[in-house]
Amino acid sequence: MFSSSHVLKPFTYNIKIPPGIIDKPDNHILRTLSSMKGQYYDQKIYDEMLQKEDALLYEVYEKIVPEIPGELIQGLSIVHFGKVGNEYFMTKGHFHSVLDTGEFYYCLQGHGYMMMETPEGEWAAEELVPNRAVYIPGRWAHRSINIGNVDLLMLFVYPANAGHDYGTIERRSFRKIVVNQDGRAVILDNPRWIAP
Ligand code: S6P
Ligand code: ZN
Repeated sequence: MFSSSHVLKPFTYNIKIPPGIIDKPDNHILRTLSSMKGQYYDQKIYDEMLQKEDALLYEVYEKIVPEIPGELIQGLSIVHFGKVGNEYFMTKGHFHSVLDTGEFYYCLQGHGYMMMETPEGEWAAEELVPNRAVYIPGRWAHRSINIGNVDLLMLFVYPANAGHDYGTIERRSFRKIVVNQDGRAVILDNPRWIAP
């Protein structure tokens, strides 16, 4: 679509809330329960839910730019609300393929956590509330988790050459999970985590 000699023109776009959509997205990604195999700790409930319905968990609208150093991909992520058993809806999560590329998120609506983890297994969780920005430094895998009862809407911006490594998280998962206990979101050790 773009060559490295392509000169991009400046552009603007509007975000509509509700429902959480950007003007003229170049890409609309929809991820359902079936793409989260092995990620929810209660595999039995996951399988039972999936048999009934391949529910939509989250969506991403992207503005595409050339995937070259210096450009920035941006868009809107929407994590719907709900739970698999008592574990909240969340994104797959990933490292960037170019590991030392960071990412900026800005929460527009909802309540959640950004769960993060380094290749060495250090972890961090930052709470997401409207008008709060989160910076994810290079090397930190990231997963958005919706702990509220409305859609979690966030803007994101990251280097266009970053790429996505999903395989590492698919194999080892995240060290911590967020579950509902007595009406509260609590962070627990993930029994499915495989230490690096
Ligand atoms: C991309 C950025 C987001 C995620 C989105 C969905 O680097 O972090 O656009 O792609 O939140 O998550 P995931 O883990 O399925 O890509
Ligand atoms: Zn990312």
